[in-house]
Amino acid sequence: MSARTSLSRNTHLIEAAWEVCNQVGGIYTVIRTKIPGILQHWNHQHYVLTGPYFPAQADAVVDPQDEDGSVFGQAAQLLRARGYRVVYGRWLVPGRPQVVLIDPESGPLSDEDIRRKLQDELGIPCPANDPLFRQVARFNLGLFEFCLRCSELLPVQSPLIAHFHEWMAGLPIALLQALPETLRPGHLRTVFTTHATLLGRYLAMQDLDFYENLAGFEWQREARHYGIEPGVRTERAAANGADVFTTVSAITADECTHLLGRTPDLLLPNGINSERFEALHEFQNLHKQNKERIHAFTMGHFFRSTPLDLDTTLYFFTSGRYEFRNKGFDMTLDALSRVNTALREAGSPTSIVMFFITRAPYHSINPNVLESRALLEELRNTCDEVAEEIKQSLLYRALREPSRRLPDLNSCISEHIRLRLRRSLQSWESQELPYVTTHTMVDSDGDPILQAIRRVKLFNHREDPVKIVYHPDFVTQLSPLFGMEYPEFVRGCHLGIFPSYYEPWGYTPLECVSSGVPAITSNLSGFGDYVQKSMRNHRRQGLYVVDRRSRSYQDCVEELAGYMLDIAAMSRRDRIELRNRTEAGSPLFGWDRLIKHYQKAYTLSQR
Ligand code: 1S3
Repeated sequence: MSARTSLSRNTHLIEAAWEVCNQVGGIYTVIRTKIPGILQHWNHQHYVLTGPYFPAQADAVVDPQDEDGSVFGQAAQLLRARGYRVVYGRWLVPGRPQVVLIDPESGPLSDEDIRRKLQDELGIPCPANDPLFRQVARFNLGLFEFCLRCSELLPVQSPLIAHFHEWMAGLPIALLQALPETLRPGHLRTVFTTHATLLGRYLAMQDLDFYENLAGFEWQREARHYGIEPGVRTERAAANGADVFTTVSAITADECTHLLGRTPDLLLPNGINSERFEALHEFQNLHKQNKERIHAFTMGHFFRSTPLDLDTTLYFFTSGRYEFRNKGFDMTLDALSRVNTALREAGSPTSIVMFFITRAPYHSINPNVLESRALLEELRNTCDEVAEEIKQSLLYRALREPSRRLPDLNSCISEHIRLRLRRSLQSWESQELPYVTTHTMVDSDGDPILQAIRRVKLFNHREDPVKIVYHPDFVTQLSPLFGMEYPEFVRGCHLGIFPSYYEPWGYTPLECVSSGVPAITSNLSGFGDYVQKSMRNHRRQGLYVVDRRSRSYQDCVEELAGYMLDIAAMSRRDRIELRNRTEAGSPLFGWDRLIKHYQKAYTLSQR
């Protein structure tokens, strides 16, 4: 049978993921940002997102609705009657889609019943001591019933597509397959998307030659070795049972072939919704404003012992899940060490402040770092008072001066405020090196970033042009040291550095591009690979791709250091032009262009 060329108008779509209304990582970004793109093709009443119900996250972002006659609302009601706790409403994000959230602690079956069902019907072992898998299983059983109820409520002429993301929402595919033929709803088709294979993520972290060894891994043995057999079996069942199987990049497709036993039918690249500006200077101004806010951090953190010339200081950063090798933090530090030596030997006036933004266990923000920040605020307030006093008395003194000479500004400041300023400056002085970590870490000795910093000896010495700030928490408006949202932080920087070893797609460089910030990625990341294939002159457009596929680690370190030095050597004017060109490339990655791949997957499911 050939694939239909378009979807019939009465098709309904359920899209399910663990990260619907529940931010954990990159999948949340995919689901959330593509909603407006999806709704360009789908009737609002025919589309619903489904995820687990976690009140702490969901209650703030979902507007619950009474059952309003929609198919999904009715199915939610039927689920409640079966003993599930279900929220039906609108997700308050652009597009306001319908959403059905199922409490992963609810449902009619006992834990023991669920364990037996999964083992007997699907051959999936369900360990008693795995609280995450327990919740996943409960949510998935509810999701399965939801799909069945929707299919019963819809007439057979109304096709229904259920699209599941990741193994954490993949069990319904296996459960559907396990149904006797006569009970399987004929008009329900399934699509499964994996955003990284569970096993691949573990193996890549441990095996230095992951890509070379990919074809030889025995999935079952490895899954047991890492204690992730239930998840891996679920993922394999979903991938092999789906009508259409997809992933996000060619690199991960290869991984699927070897680790999941099925080559994806289609690739669904991830997109963004970038905010475009009428005039170029608007986003350049935003860069400047946000850079000023990072300057405030730099003054508080460094200036007590190591003042920098802010005019020649550049901000580089990396961020992401704390997977030291997978995210290329190791290579970034080795390259920074070379950049430091090169700039020092050349006597360059440029300083680079490099931020590592990730999440690692810590006790608290380092009290000394907080104290510096507070002292800076005090100094700033005193300076404001000085300025106010000068302002008040300057006009008066100038008008009273018979000779019309400029009054002595010193005479405009009272003794009292002079003393305060002097005292504040005295307590500001410090001989300590600026801290490399902003927080007190739970395992400072064993922390891989800190170990590498010790190895390359980047300790924020005055004579080192490269300075390090390791912030083991994500940046948000509530972060006491920055007080800005992550996208604002990105905008204020000059370069994003993400030379990943394992990265199915990688949103971080894409977020840079949409803010006009040049970025470095690698051709072992799905995004970097896509860029190499789809953008002829990507380097001119601010996207540098380190060749981690064919070059040795040391060669890649050189290449990465070379890109960083290129940026460091640019004039301000050149950097402004590069930002313009970078931002101009962002429409290439817009959901409005990329959503067609999802539509293609849905069409393919109707074969
Ligand atoms: C995954 O999230 P991660 O950061 O754990 O999915 C993302 C969305 O497809 C993808 O960008 C990323 O590479 C994967 O790793």
